[in-house]
Amino acid sequence: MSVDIDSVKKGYIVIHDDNNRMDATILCAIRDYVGDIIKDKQPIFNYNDREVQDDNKRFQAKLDQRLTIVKSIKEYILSSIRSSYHIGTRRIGKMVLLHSEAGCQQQHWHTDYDPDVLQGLAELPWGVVLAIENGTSLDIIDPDTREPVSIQLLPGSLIFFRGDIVHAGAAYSGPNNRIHAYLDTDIYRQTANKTYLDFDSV
Ligand SMILES: O=C(O)CCC(=O)C(=O)O
Repeated sequence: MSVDIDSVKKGYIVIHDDNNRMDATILCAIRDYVGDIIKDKQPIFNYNDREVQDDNKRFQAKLDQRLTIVKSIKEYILSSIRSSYHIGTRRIGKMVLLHSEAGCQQQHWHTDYDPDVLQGLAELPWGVVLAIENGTSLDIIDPDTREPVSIQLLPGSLIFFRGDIVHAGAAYSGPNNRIHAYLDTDIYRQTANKTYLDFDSV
């Protein structure tokens, strides 16, 4: 795996699976599982004030962490981050499948954790997006330049981002599935389905 080391200083870590740690067998098993749970998908917020208020083209379905396949995904995520970062008390909390339909708009810029609460914490929680299909991306606001950056991820690659990093689910011209998980700390667990909109980013 290779790490975009510059990104670490900025509060996000992109890890590319360039030696295929996530092999074809596990990718197939994940895609089979995704096929099973996608029927339980629920729309999530896709508020976007530049286009439409909510296009209902972004969905999530909860992953069942008792299942072997989900345990393997969890272990893959944790071993990837541990190879380049000390994770402290962080643990994987909720894990979901994210599904975008063709034509899904970019989300409004937001954080998944309350920026006011984060300010007082020594150890920040992180979010992670794991690609399982080609064409996966995540838009983030680079904290140094305040400019939007589109992070492209091939299957098996991940982006970890600190809880205060402003981000938005990308727009998709075709259907896309990906995994999203929260690395909560002992002190701060993500509140399910709660996001904090950022109106300073455009
Ligand atoms: O759709 C995505 O890839 C990211 C979604 C996201 O950031 C969220 O719903 O909080």
